[in-house]
Amino acid sequence: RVRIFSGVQPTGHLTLGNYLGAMRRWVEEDQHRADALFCVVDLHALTVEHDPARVRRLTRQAATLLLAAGLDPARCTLFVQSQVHEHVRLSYLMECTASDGEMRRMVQFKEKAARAEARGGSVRLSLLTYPALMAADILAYGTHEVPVGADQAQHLELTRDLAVRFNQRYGATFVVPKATYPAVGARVMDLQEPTSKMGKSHAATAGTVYLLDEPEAVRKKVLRAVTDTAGEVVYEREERPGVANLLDVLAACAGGEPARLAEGYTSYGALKKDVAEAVVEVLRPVRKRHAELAADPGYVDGVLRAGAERARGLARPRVDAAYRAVGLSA
Ligand code: AQP
Repeated sequence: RVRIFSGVQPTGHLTLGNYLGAMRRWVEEDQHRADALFCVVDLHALTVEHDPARVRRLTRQAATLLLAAGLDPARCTLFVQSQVHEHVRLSYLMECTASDGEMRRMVQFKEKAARAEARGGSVRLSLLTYPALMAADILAYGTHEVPVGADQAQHLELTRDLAVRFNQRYGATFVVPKATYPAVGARVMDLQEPTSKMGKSHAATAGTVYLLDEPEAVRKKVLRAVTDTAGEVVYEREERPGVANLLDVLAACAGGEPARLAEGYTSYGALKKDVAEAVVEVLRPVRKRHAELAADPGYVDGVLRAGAERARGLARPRVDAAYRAVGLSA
């Protein structure tokens, strides 16, 4: 059976980008067609400055939101990364497989390191080695497919390289996984800064739609989205990133094809209104279900406990085999 693995970091409140780029497919497709594992990757959240209580809270919130979005524990495995020690065990072997240079080439490292330095902070070593842990997350499970947003393409390529290199050096141990991307919504951009991706850990929040935003907040953010001065609704990603982003979001939320949708509008105002309503409708059931689940923490705990137990059982034999392959005893 096809094995799928993917995750979200509890570095902030989950966004419309996380939903359209990743979560929605996990819910609507992946959990139905494969043996799918989904993980709140809390260890990754420690690669940047973090507040312990906030990480704890966001980890639970992310798990609750994944269930609210429709992950069904009877169909898939949902767990928290730090509860399965195999990830860290294997991450070390990945660090011993990767080179310093290939880690430093990662765009996410460069961007986040620059952000940390701009804030006057230092860059954590774990931010550099992040892709080794991510490769371990994926490879520990014999994963075939990794459904992610387009921003993860470079990390996925590195994961593949590490799997191939490890297998060549030490014998066939890992499945070489491939990334899958959604047809629309693979790269949702910030509404205020449409040349940057919408991200949950950005300090400025006016351009980010959070899954738990009230409908009024969603409308306000969409109606204030940056467009341009041309005034014409056409789909041109390079020339008009703001308008193109709105059309992408509309297509992802309400269906249709962005360039064709553009033909139906003569003003930015009308487009924004439709985008706002489409987003509000997509988020409505998620918010409602989140409120119900948040009132039942015992249920979420139980799901995560069972998920971690299953994940451990799946990861252990492959990680043990990798340890033996490199000359360690396991
Ligand atoms: N803007 C996006 N458009 C499409 N997909 C996206 N994803 C994230 N942002 C977008 C996808 O969501 C999944 C979880 O990713 P993550 O937790 O690593 O994403 P993040 O929100 O980008 O978290 P960061 O890195 O903590 O935030 P930033 O980048 O703001 O610093 C992934 O499949 C991802 O592709």
